[in-house]
Amino acid sequence: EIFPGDAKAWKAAIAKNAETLKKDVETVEAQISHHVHTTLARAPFNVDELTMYQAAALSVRDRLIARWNETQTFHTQQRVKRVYYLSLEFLMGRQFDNAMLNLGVKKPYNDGLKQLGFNLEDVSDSERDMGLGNGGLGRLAACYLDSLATLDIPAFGYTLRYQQGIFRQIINSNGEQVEVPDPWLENTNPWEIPRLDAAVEIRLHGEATRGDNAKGAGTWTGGLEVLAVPYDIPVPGFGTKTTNNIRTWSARGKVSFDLAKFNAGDYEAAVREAEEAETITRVLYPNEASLRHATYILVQVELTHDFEQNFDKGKALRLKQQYLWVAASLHDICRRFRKLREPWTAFPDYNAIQLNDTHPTLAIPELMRILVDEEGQPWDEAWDIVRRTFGYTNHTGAALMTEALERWAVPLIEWLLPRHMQIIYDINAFFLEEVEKKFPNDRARLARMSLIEEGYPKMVRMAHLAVIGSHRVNGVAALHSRLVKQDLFPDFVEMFGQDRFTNVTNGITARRWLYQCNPQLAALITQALGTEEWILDLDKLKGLEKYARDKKFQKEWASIKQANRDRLCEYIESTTDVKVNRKALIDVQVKRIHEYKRQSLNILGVIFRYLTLKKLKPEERKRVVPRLSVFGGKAAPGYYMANINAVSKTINADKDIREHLSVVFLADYSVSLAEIIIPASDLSEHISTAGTEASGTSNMKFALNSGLLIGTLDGANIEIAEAIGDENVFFFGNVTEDVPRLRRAHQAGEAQYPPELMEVVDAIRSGMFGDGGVFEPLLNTIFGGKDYYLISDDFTSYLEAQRMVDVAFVDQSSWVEKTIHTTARMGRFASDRAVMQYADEIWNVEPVKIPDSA
Ligand code: T68
Repeated sequence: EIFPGDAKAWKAAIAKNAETLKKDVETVEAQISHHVHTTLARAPFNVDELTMYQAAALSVRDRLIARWNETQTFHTQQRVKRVYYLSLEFLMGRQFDNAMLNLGVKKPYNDGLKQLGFNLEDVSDSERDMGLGNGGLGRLAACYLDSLATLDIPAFGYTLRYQQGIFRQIINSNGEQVEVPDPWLENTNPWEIPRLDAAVEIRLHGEATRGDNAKGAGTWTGGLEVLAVPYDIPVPGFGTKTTNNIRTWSARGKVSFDLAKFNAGDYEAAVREAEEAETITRVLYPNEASLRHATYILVQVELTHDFEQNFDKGKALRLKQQYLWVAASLHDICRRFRKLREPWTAFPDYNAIQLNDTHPTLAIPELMRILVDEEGQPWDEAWDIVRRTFGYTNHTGAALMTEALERWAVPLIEWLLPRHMQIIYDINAFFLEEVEKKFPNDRARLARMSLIEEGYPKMVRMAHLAVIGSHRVNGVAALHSRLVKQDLFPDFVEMFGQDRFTNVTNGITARRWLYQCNPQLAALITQALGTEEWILDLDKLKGLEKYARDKKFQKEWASIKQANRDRLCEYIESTTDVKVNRKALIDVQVKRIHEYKRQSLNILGVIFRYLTLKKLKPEERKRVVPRLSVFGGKAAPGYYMANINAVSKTINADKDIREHLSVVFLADYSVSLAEIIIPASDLSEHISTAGTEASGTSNMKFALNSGLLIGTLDGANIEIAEAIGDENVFFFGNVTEDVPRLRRAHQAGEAQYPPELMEVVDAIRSGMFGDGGVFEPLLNTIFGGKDYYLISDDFTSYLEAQRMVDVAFVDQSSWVEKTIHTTARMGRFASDRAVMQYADEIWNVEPVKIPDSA
């Protein structure tokens, strides 16, 4: 340990300061009041819940930072191998409750706030979600960071600090989605630490040269330099000292004020560059579909040198985002490595970089550029270092793949990153030489495998670059990983062998998704098992099996579900004008709205249920299980989804039916809303067309919280059923192997439409749910001669599965037994398991325990 000045004085000061981090109520209260008075400059008479939240959060942050410092210092001293998880999205949700639980200080904060006159839950509600992600991919990254810290694995997340996260969703009076900005930074963010001194310079545009031989060092000069400024978010492990880091980059102008231009009187020009730079991290892209469309805009325009005019502006901005993020992160990683004074060939012994989908694939040519151009490493050695460093995770469902895979126009890359384009061409040339060696005279194969797709313009296939630049490629569920090999990269499997490709089924953190969001159920589990060990070893839930038929236990289990249901019903009644039956079976579908996820199948099924109920006499209706259908999710801007609200309007207004069926769409689905919805669900829907949902992760969250699943044989549904037993899952629908044949039948006009579906369509066309025009876009996808997602083919078996749900729910004791088995058998879907698998099979990293004395 090296201290400047007097080491004894330092140690005494640190020890004195440590007293402010003690966990007793008095210390907590003192810390909160310290932040109220000094950091926030408020007097006690002028303190509201938001202020209280900020003060309490800052005091929790102090605790996190102390641990963060110890962790980082120890990792550096021990020269540990670190994992770098590069993800353009981290959907963290709220931090306050999670941090208190992971630090083990929730009780003193609860008691302290109470004595100071505040209620912890109300104070917690002042926190805005950190919504830096779209959906599954971003939330997975957040779960994995929780597990990495909890498992004591040294890790950094790298992402962008968007000023606007995912948009806030409002539903207007026509039932349509309206997107409004998410000002999550408005009240300042207590969870981040600005590191204004550690900004990194990033070059864009400019001129590039190649080396004097094919594999020599090139140069890149000129162009525009912008700054990437890091803001760090500490990530505490549960019940351990390890506190990892998410480093988020914010773009800034390099000379935020150009004095020369200002003096010359051109005030506008002086600020323009800075503003352009800041635009890079202004907003999170809300979807891929609009980007994909933009790819083709270039085809219609004449190429000139002013690409910013020609390229879709948004498209170019997305590439700038990707590069700024990747370049700043690699700069950071390399800076840390240089301090070790090891040869560059040792780089993969200290660094494992995981590419979360293809979004960070530019990291591959960027690391090549650093190694070859800046560090003078021979090309072949550099390429070997790169491949040993990177791993690539694919998250794209197979049936969508060719369309959804990321491609960038060559002229766009040449314009923004001229040196990288050269490097990509060179990587491609050497790679195709290898292919030619292994498969001589196979031109079709070369064209299929090339990093460059011919056409106008030429496109760079980012997934191919990610595959050849990584030592391991993985899918996110067993079925998906099989399809990745079969349908997406078969040529690459032949080239590199089976071992390059693997599966790591997704997982979720039980800290947030049970312990935190469902405290009553967590307490019952702890009581039954006699220990809290399940929080760190989810397989321990197996111990619940022996209570599955125990009447007393079933009763407690069911009453917790009822309490969670009541809480959701209160939320619904306070945010919508719908009155709900508290005894109804709560049937939930919450996830991004997307054609392949088939919210349409669900809503058409709801209509069929409504028509069936209408045909029954009142006393017959009483024998049908009452239902509350809950929908939620954000749609890509411009995607039409008003039909769900049209259906709910008619059904909820029908006095005869109200008690038996109601339908609500909950606006602005988010992590914190999920924490209310998931524990309350009896049944949740995971009903994508087989082969399209790579994994799904909410299926795991619902099952862990004792909800049953209705679903297709898709993604992780299959493995969940394997674990919890087929008898506990309501499966329906065609399997992946059937999909191509069924699609061909539709194209050939040979498909049959089931009578139940026609009945529903007739009702819609009769105007039962208002203007039938609202449904035309939906009906066109089914009847327009394709039905690409096979709604009509799966409709009958979907209705049958829903009938089975009703039958099963009537026998409450056997239903509750199923739900206990479900929770008890979910251990393998812990993100701890998934992360350990990555650590062993892909990253080759070990846990490092931070000693108490550190
Ligand atoms: C999801 N993908 C998969 N993508 O759809 C889901 N994409 O099946 C899987 O469980 C999850 O990843 C985790 O593996 C996404 O969420 C995106 O959000 C996305 C965002 C931008 C561009 C492309």
